[in-house]
Amino acid sequence: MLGVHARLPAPAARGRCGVHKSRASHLRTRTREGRLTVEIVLIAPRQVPARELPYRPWRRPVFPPLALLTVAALTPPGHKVSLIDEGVQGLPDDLEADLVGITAATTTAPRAYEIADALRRRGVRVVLGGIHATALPEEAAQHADAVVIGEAEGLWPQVVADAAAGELKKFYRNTGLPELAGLPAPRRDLINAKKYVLPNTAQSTRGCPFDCAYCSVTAFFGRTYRTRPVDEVMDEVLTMPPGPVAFIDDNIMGNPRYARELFARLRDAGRKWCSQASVTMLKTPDLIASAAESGCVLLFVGLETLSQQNLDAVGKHINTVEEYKRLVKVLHDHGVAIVGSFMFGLDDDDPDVFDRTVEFALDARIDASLMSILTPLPGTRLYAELERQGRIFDRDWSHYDGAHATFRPAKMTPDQLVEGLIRAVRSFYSGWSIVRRMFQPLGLSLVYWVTNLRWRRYAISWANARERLAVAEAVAGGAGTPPMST
Ligand code: B12
Ligand code: SF4
Repeated sequence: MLGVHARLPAPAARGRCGVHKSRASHLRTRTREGRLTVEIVLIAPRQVPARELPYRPWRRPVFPPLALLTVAALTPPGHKVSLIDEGVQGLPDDLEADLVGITAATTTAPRAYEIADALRRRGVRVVLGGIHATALPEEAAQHADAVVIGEAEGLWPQVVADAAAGELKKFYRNTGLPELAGLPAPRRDLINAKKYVLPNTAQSTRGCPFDCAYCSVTAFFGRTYRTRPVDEVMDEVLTMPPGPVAFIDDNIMGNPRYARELFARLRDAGRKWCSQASVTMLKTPDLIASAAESGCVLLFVGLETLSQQNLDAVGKHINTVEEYKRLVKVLHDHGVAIVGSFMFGLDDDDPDVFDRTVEFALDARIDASLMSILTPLPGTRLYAELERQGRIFDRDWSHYDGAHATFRPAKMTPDQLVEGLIRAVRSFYSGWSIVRRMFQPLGLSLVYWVTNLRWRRYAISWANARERLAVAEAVAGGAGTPPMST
């Protein structure tokens, strides 16, 4: 697919500020009440390597961009808002807007900047927000007219008002953490639900009470855990179209009392749901039972590594490796599938870590797995530490996708890390592995087979494509790592 540079009309040869003013006054119109109406387009950029790789298990992305549906909902009435998710549609050549808001995680930041630069050359004002812009606001500011640092609640209406008045400030920063009561419902009407595997997404909590060194969540939200009023969450759930609900919380059981209340209400709603939770749930078995009774069919759990030394080094003290198998069993006994996430490249990982981890995951009968390479995300303690040690060698943010080695691991080469990941993914999703893992209470369930067969297709094509890309990057010298040996 062509980049936005090529597809958007040629940049205007006028000074930027002048262009902003003339364009804004051209497009803004007055409502009958005399307010200025701003035409806003919100953009979720695609992940750059996804241009080349069949990264997704399904043709459709799994989730819609809830961040932008939320920003759209926060837009004061009277303005026109539309949304473009590059994961499902291309950017129009002649995108017209008074104000464009772009979200970016670290791995999508380069694409966000590419789009922002092209639009700004045409005189469109661009606001960048999200986790990466919050971690590196000065970097984002080089590509934007304004940067929203932190959550949009309490800031976005001001951004829109300033844009309408032609007085955008460079930075908008939330001084505290916004109250989660009374949030408007995300603007789900702006997306075509059919384009997503799980269009019904919601958040019941924000943040995480823990503080793992590699994680952006605490860096972004602080070490806080906020809950939304259960009534409001349920209002949202009950108005969603039929189908399962994905709570994209970081830890849906982070506050057991709140979780109990939420699960009791979900039970009455009769919806199937999935979410993320931590190993600490083992301490509250009644909560696991109540989650299952309320419709929970799948939980994503950060198991991360089988080395307690690694866990200690990254401050993930909540995980005890010895409990992993028991956790899988308890979840299975309650009919809940587990997606275990593992990271490779921690300091105690040697070249055998890949085979050991896959063997463990097969033995424990984990239903599905997300395996990735440890990534020093900017703003995290891990980034600061590896930077201090001079071990980060790749700062192309598009490589910060968990599939690239961006730093020198302690006990293997970056090359071995990428190779090992590809091998581990292939091995976990091999036909033999799927059959071996099915000997457990959920082995004949729809969730098990749909997850595995779909994910297998994704994983194998991902692994093949990732391998090709690694070779291409090595030839071009782009990734900074030597060629793969396979
Ligand atoms: C759901 C989710 C996903 C979904 C993506 C869904 C989607 N289409 O957006 C899936 C499963 C696909 C996914 C994949 C990955 N994810 Co993810 N994911 C999350 C999760 C759990 C929730 C994000 C979310 O939607 N929150 C709800 C919205 C409402 O909150 P929000 O995004 O923070 O948005 C608010 C503000 O940031 C701000 N804002 C955001 N954008 C904008 C834009 C504008 C213009 C404005 C004004 C404001 C604004 O306003 C919003 C409302 O307050 C977060 C964890 C987290 N708590 O953020 C991780 C997280 C974003 N993911 C992360 C990672 C690392 C990944 C992967 C690389 C994992 C992997 N190894 O493959 C991939 C990369 C995918 C990609 N292309 O970006 C990291 C990102 C860190 C970073 N620095 O980039 C996070 C923070 C998790 C972590 N533990 O560190 N992820
Ligand atoms: S438990 Fe999960 S969400 Fe919480 S800080 Fe650790 S990695 Fe991040």
